[in-house]
Amino acid sequence: MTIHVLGFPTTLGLPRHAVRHAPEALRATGLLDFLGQLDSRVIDHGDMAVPPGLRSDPVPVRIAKVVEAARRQQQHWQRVARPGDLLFTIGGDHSTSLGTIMALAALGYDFDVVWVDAHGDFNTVETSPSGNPHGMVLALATGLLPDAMDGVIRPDRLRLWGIRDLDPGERRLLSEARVEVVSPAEVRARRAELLAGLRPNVFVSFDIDSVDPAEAPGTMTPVPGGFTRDEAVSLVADIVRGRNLLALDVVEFHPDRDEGDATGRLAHAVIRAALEAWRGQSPIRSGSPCASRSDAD
Ligand code: B3U
Ligand code: MN
Ligand code: MN
Repeated sequence: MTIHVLGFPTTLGLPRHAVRHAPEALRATGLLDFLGQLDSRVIDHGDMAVPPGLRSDPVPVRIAKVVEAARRQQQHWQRVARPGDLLFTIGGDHSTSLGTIMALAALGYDFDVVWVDAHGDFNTVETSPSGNPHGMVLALATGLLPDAMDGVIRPDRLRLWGIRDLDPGERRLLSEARVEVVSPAEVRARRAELLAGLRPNVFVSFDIDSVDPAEAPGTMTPVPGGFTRDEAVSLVADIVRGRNLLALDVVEFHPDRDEGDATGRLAHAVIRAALEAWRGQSPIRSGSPCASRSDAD
């Protein structure tokens, strides 16, 4: 079993220049050293070249550029991935995850997408208040923007957890498509039931803004009322444990807004929790120092 690591420093979904440095900043938290301690082969594919997002482009052009970059990401994964491999992508804004969904669909998997996020990312051109494609990713993936691309996944495969900021039209579209949309309070109350409802194959797309800005200030669009750091870490471990983690994306990290390296360390802890659960190890206790594989054995 191989872990493939790819940086995808896209700002095509939301033009914020600092986010181009997010993969580099997260790598600097010692990610690859940690991955090297897991009992798996690690292949680092470096960062994919993605053009910068331009707010001056008309919205349809911005969307077309997102889809084009996602197709290149898809093709990359189709070239390198073998059954049982884990695709780990460091974003970038959340348009990073469009290419991951396209790749897993093209590879023939039937899988749930657990979209851990403050936002629904289910806007169309008509419902989007901003025109930013990072808020349209799941509408694109399910075929609601047919001029841009065909749908690649059914809405009943989507699990939106941590959601607390929806636009009115987006809320209507989500309810029409009967997508599972769950707030942090509901995740706390119904956690076991929600976990039991997941399919065996999962893609975890972790948007940093799912965590409360008090603990994760380094993100693009902070929304109060999110998960605590410890909740996020243990939730991701519980999602992965006993399931087949096909892919993990960590997105919307804004290194220049971080306070100290709180958000970078949080992202690192979430990634560790996911990968240790994937390897069948007990999840790390949050805040504990970097225990190596041999320490855990
Ligand atoms: N729903 C708003 C804001 C937003 C979506 N995703 C993020 N922010 N990170 C929009 O612009 O679509
Ligand atoms: Mn998002
Ligand atoms: Mn978000």
